Amino acid sequence: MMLENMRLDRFTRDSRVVFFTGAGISAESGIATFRDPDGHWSKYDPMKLASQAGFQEDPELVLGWYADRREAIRKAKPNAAHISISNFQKLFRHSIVITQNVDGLHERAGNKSIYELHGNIHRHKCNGCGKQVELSNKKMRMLNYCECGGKIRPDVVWFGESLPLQMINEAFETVSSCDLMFTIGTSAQIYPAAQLPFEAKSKGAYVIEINPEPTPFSPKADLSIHDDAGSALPKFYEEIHAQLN
Ligand code: BV8
Ligand code: ZN
Repeated sequence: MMLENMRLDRFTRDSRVVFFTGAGISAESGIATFRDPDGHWSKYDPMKLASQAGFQEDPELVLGWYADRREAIRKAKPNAAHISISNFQKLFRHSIVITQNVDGLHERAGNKSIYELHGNIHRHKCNGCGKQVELSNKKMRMLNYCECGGKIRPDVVWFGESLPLQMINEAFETVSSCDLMFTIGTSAQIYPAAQLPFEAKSKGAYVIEINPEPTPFSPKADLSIHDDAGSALPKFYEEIHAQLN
């Protein structure tokens, strides 16, 4: 029973709930994470593939990596963890999803009120003027230019680039006043996103971490569930659903 000796007063239909997610929630959809032993960064240097300097140095390498990831994501499906969040969002009247993921699986699972802090791999924008640009699948692998002369790139946040300011400010405001946060499938190492669970905890939220591995946030969590999200979340939903009915 996960609910044993838990703060059940935090689990009401009117609780303000935040689901904060990282690459681990998409692992069971077959999408590689970044820092797991078989993750992206075990094969590639993040600064060569997820930074402005890397893109300027070898745009085709970066565009090819994102095209490969996009194709893998298109073949993948949301898993039981993404679907559980949709079920939870029917139970809790006030909930949002704040994700570091760019794969779009939360939206495909029917999750609502989604903040994509690091952008979305399916969108493209001009590196110069920032204008959103539609590209055919075929064209996504090669370097394209905007009318302004800027290079077209994936609409994701690279290292050293700022997150969408309004979105990150709203994310901090929301976690500062939530009752309950689930932090799911993140290694809690990438800032400023990784600060969110610490902020929630410091402002009195009850924070549950779901991750098979310990993270820098684990010592702060009110409850750490060392399990895969795809098995832990559905079980958790069943217990809370029973509790609220
Ligand atoms: C910025 C591109 C400043 C998108 C990525 C302090 C404050 C602010 C910035 C910094 C700071 N200190 C350092 C920085 C710089 C840097 C940073 O944080 N560096 C780190 C190395 C210390 N931050 C930045 O550069 C950020 N920008 O702050 O700029 C600024 C401000 C104003 C003006 C100009 C500049 C930008 C950060 C975003 C970088 N973009 N990728 C993409 O291609 O996807 S990084 C990459 O890491 C992804 O975005 C990813 O979302 C993110 C976090 O990774 P996770 O999601 O946690 O994934 P990871 O693989 O690490 O972990 C997976 C976890 O899942 C594991 O724990 C595993 O155990 C678990 N798991 C596995 N299977 C399962 C599971 N869990 C559950 N179920 C399973 N089945
Ligand atoms: Zn432009």
